[in-house]
Amino acid sequence: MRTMTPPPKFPTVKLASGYEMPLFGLGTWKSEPGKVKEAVETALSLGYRHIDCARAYQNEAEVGEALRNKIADGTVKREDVFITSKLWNTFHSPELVMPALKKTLEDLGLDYIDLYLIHWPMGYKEGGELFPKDADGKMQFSDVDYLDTWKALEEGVNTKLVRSLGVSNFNEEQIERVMAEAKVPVCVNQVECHPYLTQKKLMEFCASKNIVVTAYSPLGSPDRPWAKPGDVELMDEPKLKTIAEKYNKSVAQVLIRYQLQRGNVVIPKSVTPSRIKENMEILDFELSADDVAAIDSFDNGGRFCGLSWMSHHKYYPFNAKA
Ligand code: NAP
Ligand code: SBI
Repeated sequence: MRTMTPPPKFPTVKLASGYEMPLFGLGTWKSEPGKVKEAVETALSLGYRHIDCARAYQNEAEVGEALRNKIADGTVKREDVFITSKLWNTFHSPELVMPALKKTLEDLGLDYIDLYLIHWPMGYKEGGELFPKDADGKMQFSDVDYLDTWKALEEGVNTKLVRSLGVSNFNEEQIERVMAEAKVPVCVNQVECHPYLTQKKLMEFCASKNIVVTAYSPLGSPDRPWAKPGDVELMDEPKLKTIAEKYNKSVAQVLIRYQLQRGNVVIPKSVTPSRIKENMEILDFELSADDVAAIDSFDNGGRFCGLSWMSHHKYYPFNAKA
């Protein structure tokens, strides 16, 4: 009789809500319609059990199709998969929050989401495009307070449409402000995190508040839309290549393993089946403490997703020292 290798069991972390979250998942930003379905199906077949989604990625319906297919063919059960989505910046007004959540649930074909995040503290002009611009091409903002957005989101938990709530791209001060009034715990802060931006201080702050950090753009987001020829690319870092050779692993695998060893959730994106497989092969080696310290020392505050063109927004998170 043919025996099948069971998929690897990724470690999980217990959130302040009491639910378990897998430390490893698949990112889906920039995963084009036409490719994302196959990517999610491949990932689930290989053993991924956590998918990171968002309304802004404009591909949730296709992610939902993949989820439905893999549940229907018996690969996974709904309760074995952890699905994150995010409330986009044009839906911060309290009356828009539940309709936005319900649209994401409908697109994903789910009756609950495991984790729902406020994508950014900054609101954008509501009622139209996801990236509203004026006639001169200037972004149009709203000044809705993210605290009011949070209070409206708590209804999602009370009605069991969401299991856990969190934030993304929030600084310490913004998290403190939410926590001071929140009735539902802030479980996660999803932020950019890699060797050029290790987030040591924010990680310590989050740990002190029982908030789990999810590291986004862990490979340096080489497919970010604003990348220019000649930009520094994280995966080309020679010192990372030397470390990777030592372990007989790829630079991507070292970058993913680095986050796991720091206790962060990590969500590399790929639509390439061979890379989707490569990125999960990170449980069979351990970086030495010296190598982790060496990687920590590459921090230069560099952001690939700084959105500096929004830095005049009232709630832009990256001006503060924290
Ligand atoms: P990333 O995961 O750092 O990098 C993705 C890029 O790396 C893609 O071009 C991918 O190519 C390539 N890649 C993947 N595996 C590779 C490998 N083994 N070897 C070489 N190249 C590889 O970038 P990201 O998409 O910015 O971040 C990951 C996820 O975090 C996002 O997809 C999204 O879910 C989340 N995120 C959230 C926020 C937020 O504001 N909350 C912001 C950014 C990202 P292919 O796909 O062509 O294989
Ligand atoms: C988008 F859908 C469009 C632009 C964009 O830029 C910043 C980074 C971001 C985001 O807000 N969340 C992501 O995963 N990527 C994004 C998403």
